Amino acid sequence: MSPSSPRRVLRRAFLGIGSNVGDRERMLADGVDRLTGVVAVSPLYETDPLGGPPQPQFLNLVVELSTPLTPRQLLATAHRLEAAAGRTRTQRWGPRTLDVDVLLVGGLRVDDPDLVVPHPRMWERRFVLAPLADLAPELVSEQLLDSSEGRVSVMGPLQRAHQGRHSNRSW
Ligand code: GSY
Repeated sequence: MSPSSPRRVLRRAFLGIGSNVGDRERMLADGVDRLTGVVAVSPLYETDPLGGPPQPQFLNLVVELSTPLTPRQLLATAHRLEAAAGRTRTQRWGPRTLDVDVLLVGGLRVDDPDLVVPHPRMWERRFVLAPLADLAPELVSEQLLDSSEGRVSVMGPLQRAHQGRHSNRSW
């Protein structure tokens, strides 16, 4: 690095990804493969939908990144992945081909109308906490996991074209 170039700060970030429309695993795999800086991918979970109208079961996972991107840049990335999966926002909290939530970005905090980090509902959602605990058990106590909402069942590793490091701790 030249003396004048700024130092690139890499942060440990976590994204929560879900799908409950179409070929759900393919949607997740394509989304993960489009990300850069992937350090680890949690196992895949089948999860009961939380909130919204009656809708099909989700597949959910959490991805850990090492990234220079800011929370807002990660939000833009999330929207790009959702658009690439053909997501249309017809119904709030309705079924979706791909949903990407920015959960944590290092120790950064954001409190804007369109972006709150850490994600404001992550600590009560078992579909987030179970896969997050697989990747970062120090962030999720057993008590928090037990008191979180929604049924989840672990399905095993996500099948991807480009395999990264997987964590296999199951809940
Ligand atoms: O914010 C994520 C979208 N979402 C999900 C989800 O991904 N999984 C489950 N199980 N329920 C959900 N409700 C919403 S909204």
